This record gives sequence, structure tokens and C-alpha cells, in this order.
Amino acid sequence: MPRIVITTLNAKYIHASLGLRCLAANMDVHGGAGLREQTQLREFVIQQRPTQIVEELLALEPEVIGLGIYIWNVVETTQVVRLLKTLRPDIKIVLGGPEASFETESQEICRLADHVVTGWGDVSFPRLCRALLDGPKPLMKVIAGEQPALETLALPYDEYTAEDLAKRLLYVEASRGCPFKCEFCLSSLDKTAWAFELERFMAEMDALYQRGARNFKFVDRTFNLKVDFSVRILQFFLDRMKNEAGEIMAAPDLFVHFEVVPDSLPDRLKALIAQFPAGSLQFEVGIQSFNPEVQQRISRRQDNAKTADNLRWLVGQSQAHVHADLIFGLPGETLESFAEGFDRLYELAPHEIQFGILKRLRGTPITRHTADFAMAYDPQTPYTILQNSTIAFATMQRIKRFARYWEMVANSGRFALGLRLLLAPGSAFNHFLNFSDWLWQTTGKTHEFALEKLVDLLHEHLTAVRGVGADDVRAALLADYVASGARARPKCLAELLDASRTVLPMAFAKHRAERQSRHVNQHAHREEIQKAAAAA
Ligand code: B12
Ligand code: SF4
Repeated sequence: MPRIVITTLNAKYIHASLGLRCLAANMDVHGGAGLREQTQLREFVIQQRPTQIVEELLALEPEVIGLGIYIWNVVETTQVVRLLKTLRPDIKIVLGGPEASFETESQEICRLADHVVTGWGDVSFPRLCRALLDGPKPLMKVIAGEQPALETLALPYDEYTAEDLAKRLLYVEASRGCPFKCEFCLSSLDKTAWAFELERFMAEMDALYQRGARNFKFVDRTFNLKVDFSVRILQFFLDRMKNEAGEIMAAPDLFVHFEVVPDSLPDRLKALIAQFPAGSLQFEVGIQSFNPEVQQRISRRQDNAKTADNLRWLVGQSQAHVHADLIFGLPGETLESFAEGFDRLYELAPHEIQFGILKRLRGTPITRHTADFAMAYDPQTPYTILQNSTIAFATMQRIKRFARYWEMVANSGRFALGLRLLLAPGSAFNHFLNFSDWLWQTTGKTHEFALEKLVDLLHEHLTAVRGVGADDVRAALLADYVASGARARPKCLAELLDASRTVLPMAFAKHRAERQSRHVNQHAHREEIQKAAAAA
């Protein structure tokens, strides 16, 4: 039986916890020989019942339980810790992770725990465990995690199991921290980025690849800043997509996801990016706001012109799948200025616009604007903005529904042609907002729309509200529906579907073929991996 269990509740099974694996890998190095073999790593998901989690943890009979606390699991984990302390008050409970690293004095979970390690846990957690098992007993409840030079850390990649490699998204980090200071983001507190030693890191990537790993998500906040490193990493993956003749394969089984800053894409990077085949490379590009005043207010340095050029290049000249992030609710942003930014981004045609609503993360400096901009945040996780001096609560609610419907209709990729009718001419944002308001008034729902129901609703909106010609609407929706591969019968397409099942018109067949070629690698698991990678 393990004396120490390290555990966390992941958002979903597909996300494997890199943080826990960092702790596990460093148990011997920083806690002394023999500690790793007394430690077991056990992961759960937030959908599991706290009593079931507690039952499984107690069955392991540990003396110490370390829990990774994040914004997505703090509510459920508080219940787990409460149950553990009720049933077995003698087991030492140690917390760590970003959510437990700030405002510890005001959090119920920190009150219930024996110790809280703030910040990095790689060194301080093993040392604390050694002290808890063998003494001398630690005096402090809250311990500031030591932040050592990265070369003193053992790398965590051997901790990924064969099952992780086969079924889950593998998180890897070539660097930690971020040199930028965007005030809504926890990484703004780092002030700089630290890189792992490149050769050591590449050797680990190679070992993972040799063991069969194919889905890599880099958690580096600023992948494209240290260009020599980025080049080496991109080249590593390109080399593994070559066949025996040295040609890059059209449909490789590799998938790599990076987060990039948008205004820096030197030619050396472009030359490599352009070689990645469809389905193998995904970029998350943080735009957040195109409004220079807002950018300045939240200390986000971003060259908007270069950002636009780079996005245009990525979408036009590479086959990378591009997700661009925007945040609604930043201090001083109005509905109009946000709409302008949204339209500017939409024009640049990234494959997905990830529409986030501002959250007040514990520890982030965005709080300095709370009084001046009357920022009211939900006190419950994920601490989403409810209203501020420029956006009333009712408007914020409208925009939250917009974000939800945008996921369903635009980011789902199921309405390529229908969207073109919906979002033009003029402001794409305003058209979608009108659709969103209409959808809400008509259905009163934001979830659980069957695809067929959505097709009918889009048809009704486009024809009855927008006055678009019924034939054009039906042709577009039929092509989208057929391309989605669904086989039921939306009412508005019933007749056309019956006809098209006899002879599929050429235009639809072509659209379907195009769509399929764009999604070469998107069999069900790959699609899940891509979605999960983009969710951060
Ligand atoms: C992967 C990831 C996710 C995954 C979830 C992964 C999972 N396991 O389930 C997904 C994509 C679902 C996700 C979603 C979100 N995420 Co996220 N995500 C990350 C990301 C990119 C990587 C985490 C990671 O592996 N880091 C590397 C490891 C080494 O660092 P670490 O996890 O912090 O672990 C270290 C310490 O924290 C500590 N530690 C960790 N566990 C433990 C346990 C013990 C006992 C101890 C002592 C120490 C300790 O030691 C580790 C080593 O030093 C981070 C950004 C980043 N680069 O860290 C954001 C981050 C964690 N996410 C964040 C946010 C805000 C979100 C979202 C709210 C974003 C949104 N959509 O608006 C959502 C929430 C989802 C939800 N359902 O509500 C914030 C966290 C805020 C918080 N207080 O938790 C981060 C830090 C981003 C940021 N810079 O602001 N995310
Ligand atoms: S938003 Fe991105 S660039 Fe800004 S501080 Fe966070 S990680 Fe760094």
C-alpha cells in the first residue's frame, strides 16, 4: 500500500494531469531515495461522485494525500476533502495547484487541509512528504513552493502510462512562465519564462514518440518567443511525419497543439509551419481584444497590425488549424468596440473563434480595475464577470448565450454554408447577436439542440426573419447537413433530402468531398483530441 497518494479531479478523462506527474517524478530527487515507490498517482474526473472518490482513496490506506486544486475542480474537491477529514482526520491532507495558491485564507478547502503548498510543487511537496512521514513535523500550514532552476528537476514524461499514451491528450512543457503581463491571466505573475534544457527535453519527446505517443499538447504560454527552440521542436515533429522516401505524409497520425502569441511569426517559423500537413498542427492564438485602449489598460502588449498579418498568413498559407481567442467583459470594452474587434477577427477567417467571458482568477492583477469599472464577478467558480460599468447584466447574459450558440453553430463546423448566409452582409457580430436573441426567445434553451432541430431553426430565422430566399437557404443547409454525415430528416429539408438520396447533386457532393479532405484526420477520437486541446 502507498504511504502517499497524489491525486486530482481532471476536467475530463482525456486530460491527463501534467502537474501530478511532475510531483511524482521528483519524489526521490527532492524527497530522498525510496519516496517514489511509496507514492501512488491516482486521477479522477469532476463528474465522479465525491463519496466514490473518497472510497477509492481510503481503500489505498495512505498517510498523506496530496490534491491538485484548479478552478475546474475546487468545488468538487472541497467536498472530497470535507469527507476525508470527517472519516479519517488522521490522514494528512496537502493541497497545491493554481487555485490553492492564492487567497488561501478565504477558501474553505484550505481551512480543511493540513498544508497548502503555493506555486510550484516539484521540490516542496516531496520535502514536505518526507517531513510528514519521518519528521521533523513541519511548522507552517501554508508553504511557499520553492522555484528551483529547471535543470534540477526530474522530467515527468516516464510517468505517462501506456494507457495515457494510447487514449489521452499528453501535456508537455518546453518552458514555464510567461514574460507578458496580461492582467486577467495567472501567468502574468511569472514576469518571465524559463526554458527546460532543450536537448534533455527533446530526448524525452523522442522517448514518448518511440513509446507510441501521438497527441501532444504544449502548455508553454509563449511557444513562439524563443525561435531557436520553436524551430527545433517543429522540425522534430516534421521529421517524424516523413515516409521512407523522406516525403512528408499527407495524413500522418501525429497531432501537435501549441499556444502562440499572435504578433511574432518570423520567416524561419513560417517555413516549417507551411510544411505541416492538414490535421497535424493546431495553434491557439490569443487575441483577447483588438481595442488598443483596453489592451493598454490590462497591460497586454500586442501589435494589432502584425497580429492580423500573421493570422492571414496562417489561414491562407498553412494548413494549421487556427483557433483565435477573444475575451468579452474586459474593463472599458463596450458592446460596440467588442463587435468591431469580433468583425475584424472574423474577416481574418480563423477556423474557430473561441469566445471567452472574462473570469477573475484568484491572484490576478485585473482586480485593480474593480472599483473604477464597477466590475462585479460571480463569487462562485469560475468567477465569471456579471456586469461592469460598460456592460449591463442583461447584456452580459445575451453575450453568454451568444458564446454558447457560437460554439454550437459556428465552431461545430456543421454549418459552413449556412453561416455564410447568416453572417453577411455587414457585421457578422450583429447578425449573430440577432440570431442568438431570436433563438433564445423562440426556444428558451441554450443546450440540447438536436442537429435537425438546429437546421430547422436556422432555416426559419434566415427565411422568416432575415428574408433570405428560401431556395438559397435550403440549398446551403442541405449541403451542410449532407456533409455532416447525419442521416435523419430536418423538416425544412425533407423533400430535398429524399431527392438527394436518389441522386446527390454535384454541388453537394463536391462540398462534401472538400469538407472531408479538410478533415482528413478527424475520425472520432482525433476530433475529440482537437477539441480538448483547444479548450484551455
Ligand atoms: C491543461 C489546462 C487545462 C485543461 C484541464 C486539464 C485537466 N487536468 O483537467 C482544460 C483545457 C480543460 C482547461 C480548462 C480551463 N482552464 Co486551464 N489550463 C491548463 C494549462 C494550459 C496547463 C496545466 C498544466 O499542466 N500546467 C503545467 C503543470 C506543470 O503546472 P501546474 O498544473 O500548475 O502544476 C504545478 C503546480 O500548480 C503544483 N501542483 C499541481 N498539483 C499539485 C498538487 C499538490 C499536492 C501540490 C503540493 C502541488 C501541485 O505543482 C506543479 C508543478 O510545479 C494551464 C496553463 C499552464 N501552462 O499551466 C491552464 C490553467 C490551469 N487553466 C486555467 C483556466 C482559467 C481555465 C479555464 C477556466 C479557461 C476558460 N475556458 O475560461 C477552463 C476551466 C475548465 C472548466 N471545466 O471549468 C488557469 C487556472 C486558474 C486556476 N485558478 O485554476 C490556468 C493556470 C491558465 C492561466 N494562466 O490563467 N485548462
Ligand atoms: S495571456 Fe498569454 S501572453 Fe498574456 S500573460 Fe497570459 S500566457 Fe502570457
